[in-house]
Amino acid sequence: MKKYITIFVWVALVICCSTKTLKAQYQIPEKLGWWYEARFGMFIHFGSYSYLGHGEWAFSIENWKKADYQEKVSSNFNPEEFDANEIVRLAKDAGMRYIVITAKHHEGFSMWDTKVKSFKDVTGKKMYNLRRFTTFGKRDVLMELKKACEANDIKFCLYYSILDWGHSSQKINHIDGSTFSSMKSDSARTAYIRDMKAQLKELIKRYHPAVLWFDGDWTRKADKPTPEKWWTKEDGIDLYNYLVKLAPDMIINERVARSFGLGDFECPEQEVPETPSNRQWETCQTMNKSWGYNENDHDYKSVKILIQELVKVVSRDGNYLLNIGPKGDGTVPVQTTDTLQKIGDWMKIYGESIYGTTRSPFKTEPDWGFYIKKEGKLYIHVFSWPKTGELTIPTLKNDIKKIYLMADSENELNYTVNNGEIKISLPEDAPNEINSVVVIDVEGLPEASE
Ligand code: JFZ
Repeated sequence: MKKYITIFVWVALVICCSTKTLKAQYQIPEKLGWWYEARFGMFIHFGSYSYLGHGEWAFSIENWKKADYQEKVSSNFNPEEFDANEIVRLAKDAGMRYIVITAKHHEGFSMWDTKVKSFKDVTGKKMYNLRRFTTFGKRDVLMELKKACEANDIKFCLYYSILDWGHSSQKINHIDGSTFSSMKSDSARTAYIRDMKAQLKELIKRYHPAVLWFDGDWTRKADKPTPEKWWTKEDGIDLYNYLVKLAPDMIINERVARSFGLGDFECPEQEVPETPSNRQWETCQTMNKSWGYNENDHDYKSVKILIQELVKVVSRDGNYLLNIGPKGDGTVPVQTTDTLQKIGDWMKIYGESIYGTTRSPFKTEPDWGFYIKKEGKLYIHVFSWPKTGELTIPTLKNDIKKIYLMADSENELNYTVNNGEIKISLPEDAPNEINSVVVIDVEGLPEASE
C-alpha cells in the first residue's frame, strides 16, 4: 500500500511540475522572435463598410441585401484622403511595432486588385474590390501602407476573413444565432477554398506580410463539413501547411480554425486571460466599442485604461493589438489620434519596460500594478502610488544592483531586504499619473525566490 502511495505522489509531482515549467517558459520558435519582442501593434479595420460608418458588421446586422449593399455602400467607398505615411507615423509615435490591416473582411470586398475571378459582385459583371468596383482609381492602399511601414521599421501584416458574405458560393444567414454564411453546395465549397488560397497566394507574392491574421472561421467544426458548418479543422491544417510552404517565415494566427491548437499563436479577443497561456498569445482590443468606423461611437476608453491593459497583457506574456477604424475617406478620427498620441507620450519614457520583455517572475499579482521582466531588469508598474511612501514586493533569487524610478535613473532609491520582502522607499508623488515604473537592476533574468 505504502509503495502505491509513494508512486502516486511521484506521478502527481511530475505532472504538476512539468505543467508549471511548461507554463513558465515555452520555447519561442525562431520565426516568432521579432513578434514576441514587439509586444505592441496596431490593428486597422478598413473596408467598404468604413464608408457607411456603422461598423464592419453592418451588412449582417442591418439585414442588407447583397445587391443593395454593394451598390449603396461598397461602390461609394472612396478613401481619397488615406495617408499611409500619416497612419504609420501615428503607430510609430504610439510605440507600436507592427500593423495588421484588413485585406478582406467578412463583407467580401477585397482591398487590392485581385485577379481571382470568382470574387465578383452579385451581378457577376464586375470584380468586387477597391480598384474595380469604386471610382477610387489606381492607388493601392495596401502597397502604400507596406512601403510606409518598411521605411519606418514597422512590420506590415494582413487580416483575411475566411467566411465571405460577398462570394457567390455562400448564402447569407443574417444573424440567426447559429451560422453566419452557409455553403450552397459541396462543389461551391471546394471551388471557394481553392480561390481563397489563390487570393492568399496573391497577397503573399505581392505584399509579403509578416503575419497573416485570419478570422471568420465561425463556421468551423472538427469533423466532416455540412452546409452550415462548412469549414473544418482539416481545412485549417491544410491552409496552414499551404501558407507555410509559400512563406516559411510568415506568422499565422490560430484562427485558421480556432480552438484546435493550430497556427503560431493564440488570440483571445478583447479579453486578457487570467494567467499566461501554454504558448504565445496576442489579444486585440478596440479603443471605443467598434472595429470598423462607427460614426456614432464616441465611447472611447481612457488612455489610462489602455496603457494599463497593455501592461497587464505583457505581464502575462501576451502581445497587445490595438485597433483603429479610419473613416471612409481614409482619415483617422480625431479621438483616435489623440488617444494614440497620449499612449505615445507614455511609451516614449517607459517603452523599454515593454519591448523585449516577458511575463512576471512571480506567481501572484499585486493589487496596485504588475511586474514585467527582462534580462537584468525587473520592471514594477505601479498604477496606484502607495500613500505610505513604501512599496513592498517579494524577494528575488538574483543579486540586486540598484533600484530607481524609470523616469529618473540617476537617483537610486533606498531599500531593505528582509523576511522574503523587498521594501522600497518612494518619493511622495507618483512621477507619472497613469503608470509609474520602478526598476530593479539585477544580475541575470529576474527569478522569484521560491
Ligand atoms: C471578429 C470579427 O467578426 C470582427 O468584425 C473583428 O474583425 C474582430 C477582430 O474579429 O470578431 C470576433 C472574433 C472572435 C471572437 C469574437 C469576435 N471571439 O473569439 O470571442
